Amino acid sequence: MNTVQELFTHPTLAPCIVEGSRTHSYGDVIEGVKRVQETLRDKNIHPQDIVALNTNGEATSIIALLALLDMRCSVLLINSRWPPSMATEAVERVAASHVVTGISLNEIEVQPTPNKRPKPSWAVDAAVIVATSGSTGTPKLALLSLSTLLASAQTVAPACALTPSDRWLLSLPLFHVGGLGILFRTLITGSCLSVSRSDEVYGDPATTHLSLVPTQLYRLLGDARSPELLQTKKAILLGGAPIGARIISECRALSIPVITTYGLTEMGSAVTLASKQLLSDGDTVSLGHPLPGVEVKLSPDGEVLTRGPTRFRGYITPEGLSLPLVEGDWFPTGDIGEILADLTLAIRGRRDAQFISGGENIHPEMIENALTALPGIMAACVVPVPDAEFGCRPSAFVVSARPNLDISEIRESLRTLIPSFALPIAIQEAPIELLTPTGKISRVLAIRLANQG
Ligand code: 4YB
Repeated sequence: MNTVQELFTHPTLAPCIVEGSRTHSYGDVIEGVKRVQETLRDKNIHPQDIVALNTNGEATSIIALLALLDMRCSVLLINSRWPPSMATEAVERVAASHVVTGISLNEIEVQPTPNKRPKPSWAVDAAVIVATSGSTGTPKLALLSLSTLLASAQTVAPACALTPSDRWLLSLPLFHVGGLGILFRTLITGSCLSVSRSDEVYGDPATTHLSLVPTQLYRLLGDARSPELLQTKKAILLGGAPIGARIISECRALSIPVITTYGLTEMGSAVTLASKQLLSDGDTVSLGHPLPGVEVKLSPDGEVLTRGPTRFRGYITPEGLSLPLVEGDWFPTGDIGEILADLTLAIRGRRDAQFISGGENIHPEMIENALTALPGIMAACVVPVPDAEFGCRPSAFVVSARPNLDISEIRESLRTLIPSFALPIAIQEAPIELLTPTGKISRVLAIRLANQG
């Protein structure tokens, strides 16, 4: 399956997108795509153009995305949380000719950009451009062809037992691979996407599938009504950030059907899946086996390398595609992994996160794992701050599940879990600006903030 048209072979009356009280059938979506395409053509958008799309995750932006992909355009997904200067920079970097914004169902606004550069040679096929936060803070723009995203959806959907009668909540943003994965998995199977914003929909009995990052799951488990509602789901994909053993044991005890996953933008979302909680041996959470056709291996120093049909084409720069990968190349993920006894993958942390303090090698993830193992802490990020005596010392930001977190109590508990040289000199609650749209604490922003004061 390579084209949008092939996605529209499902029964036209079957529900395709549910948005609040409105249901758009596959037939409605096909009609919507046609209408939007008329506007796109009227506004001088041609096949294979590069177009930026403001994606709010509502039915209208999904229809606009499908309309553009059906015209074989390359679509830059603009993160709704970017400041205008960042969006403008990304639009310039990809040499987009227009910016499209969904106004209401089937109604879009199209603005030409001042771009004068000739069309870059990479813009030949239906593709999506997804921003991924690099270690530098400036997002990298990864080019993923539609056929790659469909290949990914085709491997993940059966692993999640997705059938036409199922409904997957768009619980991650559409401008993130996790959200795109949800969209294409529902479209290829003829199942239904729920795009309602309200938190109520997590518990909607009609919703059979969810994709969650650990912070979202912690929040839902903290909500007294949620555990029972989560038990009735067919599958809850959990990934995108380190997963603590505690949350897995809690889900097991409550019979919540969690499927842990390791994935990344550059591989069109999931790389490995643990379809059953294979093991949660001590503090190690298994992320399962690679998806069919996807390969994973570790470099001699432990970095996760991966390749397969779901791999991206490269990062877009004003000069063209950087890191143009040829078939068969391994992609170095920057993650440090471990192959467990049952040959499944576990992730130990990011290669670029480690630093040295007083001659000791600090692995922030070791401290972060200790913090998230404590009750009440949903997420943690440990970063280096300069120190006259030690060169650097660890400083921690945490996301707490309850008000009035007792920092001195946390510090005391931490003493029993990690070596003294790794004890953070400061532990503070992460301000909301540090959280990425998927609920991770941004290491880049945390480093910036910790070093300001
Ligand atoms: C991890 C990690 C893990 C990623 N442990 N670090 O459909 C899905 O695949 C899905 C379902 C639920 C939640 C998220 C997803 C995703 O797509 C996640 C994809 C993602 O996070 N991409 S990313 O480019 O934003 O970040 C990738 C990085 O995130 C990796 O390189 C890792 O560092 C980290 N990560 N899964 C520990 N299970």
